[in-house]
Amino acid sequence: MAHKPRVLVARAISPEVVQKLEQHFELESNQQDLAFSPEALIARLQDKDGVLSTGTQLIDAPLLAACPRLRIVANMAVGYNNFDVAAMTAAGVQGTNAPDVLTETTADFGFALLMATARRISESEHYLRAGRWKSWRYDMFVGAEIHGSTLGIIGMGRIGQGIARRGAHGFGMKVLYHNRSRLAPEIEAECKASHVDKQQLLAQADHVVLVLPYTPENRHTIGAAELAQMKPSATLINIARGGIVDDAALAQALRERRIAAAGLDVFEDEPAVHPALLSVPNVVLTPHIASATLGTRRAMAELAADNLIDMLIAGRPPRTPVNQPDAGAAQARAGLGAGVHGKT
Ligand code: 8YV
Repeated sequence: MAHKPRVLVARAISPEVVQKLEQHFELESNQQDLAFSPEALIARLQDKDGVLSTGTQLIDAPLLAACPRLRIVANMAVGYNNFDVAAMTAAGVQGTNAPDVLTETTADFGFALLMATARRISESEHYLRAGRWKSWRYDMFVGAEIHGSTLGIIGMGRIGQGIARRGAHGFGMKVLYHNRSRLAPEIEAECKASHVDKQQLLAQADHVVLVLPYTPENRHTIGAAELAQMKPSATLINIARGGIVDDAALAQALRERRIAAAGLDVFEDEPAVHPALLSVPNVVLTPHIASATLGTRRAMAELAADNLIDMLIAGRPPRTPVNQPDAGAAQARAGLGAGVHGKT
């Protein structure tokens, strides 16, 4: 009988999805959640046909060259800046991501972080826990209005649109957005959102939310110059990727109260957080949890598993590809796997 294709699950995932994968694959799963070094990951992928990855494994040219049978990397994340897409395409390796299943959960979190930041929830809780609350004052922890204010969204993909709908329909906010391309009129109407250039958005928004993918061109989309264009009363929220904001410049702007507050779920060098951010009070910091509900994390892993099954078992294109691998190189990899699995 032919052997099953071999798959590595690089980090711990929902146990139900491990069970599903075990039905199809010879599975090595990392339910202990060990953090593999690049070398350890390569060693484990040497004999694998596929890998279920998270955003924390770098898939680059040296790894692809060292793992000649690897045919598919299925990220359980919508973002895939851990992939060198060009290297994967040239090496004949399919990449997939996990869009849609996390959209609403992530938009919920974006809004939660915006509200916690604008209304100073973390800062005031720390004050209370420290036993500093002695009496009521009319201006104690006064924050910024949310209802009726102006929301500026940079990056108006699925999650950005989810945040826009929440703001416009739930809180009567005026919604401005900036995106590489303008949205279809019916989507703009549904989100009640107006397309503006980045400068206008930064100057007019009371709350700026970043939801754009990380690319080298998007690095430091918000730096000292952009922070200077924002209102001194404004809040900045980043649920996109570290590196889109210049964390050092932001810490300085917060310290000097050049903007009122920030809420960050992602960081330039995560899990390390810029020390200057840790010492300013007007920032809410969360450890990259925007998609973290059990149901959504399971759905993300399930979609990654389905992509692996599509390609390695059903022999059809995966449902959420991010590249179109070079056919010749892909065939050479498939041939290696077939030889070993006896599926010729
Ligand atoms: C993930 C994310 O939790 O989907 C993304 O792009 O940033 C998060 O939802 C993280 O990348 C781990 O896979």
